[in-house]
Amino acid sequence: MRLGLLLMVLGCRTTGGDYIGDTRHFDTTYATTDSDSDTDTDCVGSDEGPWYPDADEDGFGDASASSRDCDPGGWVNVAGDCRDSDPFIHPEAPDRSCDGIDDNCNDVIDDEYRADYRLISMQPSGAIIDISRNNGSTLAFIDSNPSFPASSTTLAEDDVGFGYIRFPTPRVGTFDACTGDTTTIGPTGQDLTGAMSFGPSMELYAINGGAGALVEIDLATGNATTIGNLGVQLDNAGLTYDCSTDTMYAIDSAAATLYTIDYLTGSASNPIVLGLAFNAVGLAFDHQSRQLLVATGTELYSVDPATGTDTLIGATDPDVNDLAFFPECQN
Ligand SMILES: [Ca+2]
Ligand SMILES: [Ca+2]
Ligand SMILES: [Ca+2]
Ligand SMILES: [Ca+2]
Repeated sequence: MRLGLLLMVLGCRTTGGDYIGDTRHFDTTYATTDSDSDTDTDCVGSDEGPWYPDADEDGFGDASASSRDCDPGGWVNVAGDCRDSDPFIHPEAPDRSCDGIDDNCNDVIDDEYRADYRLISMQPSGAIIDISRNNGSTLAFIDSNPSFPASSTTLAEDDVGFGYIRFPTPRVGTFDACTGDTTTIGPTGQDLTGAMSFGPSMELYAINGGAGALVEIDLATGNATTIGNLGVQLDNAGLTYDCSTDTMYAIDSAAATLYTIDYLTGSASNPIVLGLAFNAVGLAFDHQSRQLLVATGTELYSVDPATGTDTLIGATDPDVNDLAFFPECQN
């Protein structure tokens, strides 16, 4: 009883390890001297710490919590858990989902999402080119159907490429960026201006610059339905979507202006004038590097969507007026 009262007064535990730096020892489990001379005062053999709490029991401890010299039971000696309340978030978890969460605790959001995807562009000839994300150079050509010269392409979640072909009749189709195989879906019924992107739930969006409207394209028929007015002129535009932040972006190449697009209403907002000169425009969000990639026709840039600051990646050859991502081809 007297010992218990003493421990209550001192606020120490009768079981478990000692706090680092705490030279008092009330637990006979552990030695009271530093038997292996590593200065941590008390633990022996394999009990040597530091030890971290692992509340979600995923095997990784919370380094921001107080560590202990000795394992009080259930603690771990590997730190690095950036969310010790979620067992699916730790340094060895996959971060392949596009959810805006850093699942593998490396301070990069969704860094494994589409990490092995390649940047492509469809040429006026219908050919597909692979573009280096490092320097803008062309890595490979894939011949495609010359009657499928898409002015805008985008990728669905199931890795099917969609393209918009403006002439002679505005229409949409699908393509395989590895084989070049194409399939026509049908006419859009509207003269769109070549900007197209999927949104959060497999809705295919495009811009009708003449009407100043955002439209949705029916994946089965190709028919375009107006969602709403942009409120700005977007005659020659690029369109892309960042699923990690649920943000759609458009660039009006004529005014060199970046907009945020509300895909529910169509309205364009938050205009940021870019210091770029456009001959054409391609726009794609790179989820691996978390950069907004912008092609001006002759050059590839990354653009900070918060500030509009651009960084030249490199010259493109041939000219590029469309950007999209596609899975690596399996040979
Ligand atoms: Ca943990
Ligand atoms: Ca965790
Ligand atoms: Ca990550
Ligand atoms: Ca993630």
